[in-house]
Amino acid sequence: MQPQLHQATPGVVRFYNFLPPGDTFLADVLAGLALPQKAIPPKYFYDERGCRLFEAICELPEYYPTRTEMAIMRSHIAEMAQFAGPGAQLIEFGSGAGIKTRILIEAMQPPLYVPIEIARDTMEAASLQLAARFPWLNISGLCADYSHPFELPEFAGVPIQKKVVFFPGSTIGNFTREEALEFLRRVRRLAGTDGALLVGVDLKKDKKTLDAAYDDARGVTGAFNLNLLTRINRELGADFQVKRFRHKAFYDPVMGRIEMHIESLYSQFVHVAGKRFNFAPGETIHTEISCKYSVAEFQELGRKAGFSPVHVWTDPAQMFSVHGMIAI
Ligand code: AVJ
Repeated sequence: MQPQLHQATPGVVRFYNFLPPGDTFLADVLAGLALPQKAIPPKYFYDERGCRLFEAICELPEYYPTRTEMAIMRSHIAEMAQFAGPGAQLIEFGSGAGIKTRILIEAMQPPLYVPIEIARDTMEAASLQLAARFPWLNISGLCADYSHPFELPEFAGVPIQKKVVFFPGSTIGNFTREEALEFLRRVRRLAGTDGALLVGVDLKKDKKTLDAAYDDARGVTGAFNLNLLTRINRELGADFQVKRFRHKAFYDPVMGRIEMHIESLYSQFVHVAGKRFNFAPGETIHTEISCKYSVAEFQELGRKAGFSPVHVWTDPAQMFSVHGMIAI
C-alpha cells in the first residue's frame, strides 16, 4: 500500500452528542409495556453490561455472524478498499467496539472516520483506540440514535471525495424489512451522488443453526436479553424480579427473522415509575427481531433504496454476506 500524505499530519478527534435532550428510555418503556404485545426496542440493550455481554455473544461458538463477517472481510479487504476508493470519508453505523473497522481503515486510509453509535462510552473508547493506532486519522464520533433521521455535522478542513457508509454486523436485521428500506433510503441521501455502501447482512439458513445462535448453551444471550430488566430496575426504579422471567428466542422461517422475547414464568405484576403492569404466565415482552435475507432479496432492497449492488462477498458455507453497493 502507498503511504499517503495525510499520514504526516496528526488527526483531530471530536465527539458530538446527537441524542435528544431528555431521556426517552422511561417514555419508551412505559409505552412499550402498555401495548397488547408488550415490546421494548433493542437499542436499550446496550448499557455498559449490555455492551460487554454483546461482546461475549460475539465469541460464542453458536454465534457465527461476527467471526464469519470478520473472515469475509479479511479475505476480501483489498477488494473492499478498492471498492470504497481512496480519499473517501468513512461513516459507520452502530460502530460498537469497532474491531472490523480497524482492518477497513488500515486498507482504505480514509481522511475522516465518522462512527455513529448510541452507546456513547463504547463509541468514545473505540474511537480513542483507533486514534492511537492511526495517528493521522480524523475522527468525528457521533452519539446518535440512527433509527431516527439526523444530519451529519460539517467537517471543515478535510478534503472529501466521496462518502462510504459501513454498516457491519447485520445490525440492519434489527429493522423490519420496511424499516430497513426506509433506513437505506436515508443512507442513500446521506451518502450522496458518489456514495457507496458496505453492509453486512446475515443470510437465511436452517432453523437449527439460527435457533442455537440466539439461544446459546451457556446462556449468554439469555443474560443479555434479561439485562434489559436489570437496567430498567436500576435506571427507572422498577421492581422486575428478573428470576421470574426467562429468555425466549426462535427463528420464524415464514417471517425470515429471529424473534427475541422476555417471557413471564408466572402471573405477576411489576411497577415502573408508579405504574402497574400485569403479566400472565407465558406472556412476553418482545425485545428484538433479527431479519435474515437471501442475497437476491437484499440486493432488491438495495435497488429499491437507490443503490446498485455491485459486489457481494460471502463465506464458503454461505452463512453471511457483505454487500458493496453504489448510489444510483
Ligand atoms: C447486534 C443486532 C446484529 O441481531 O444478531 C445477538 C444482536 N441479539 N444476539 C443480532 C443480538 C442476540 C445482534 N445485532
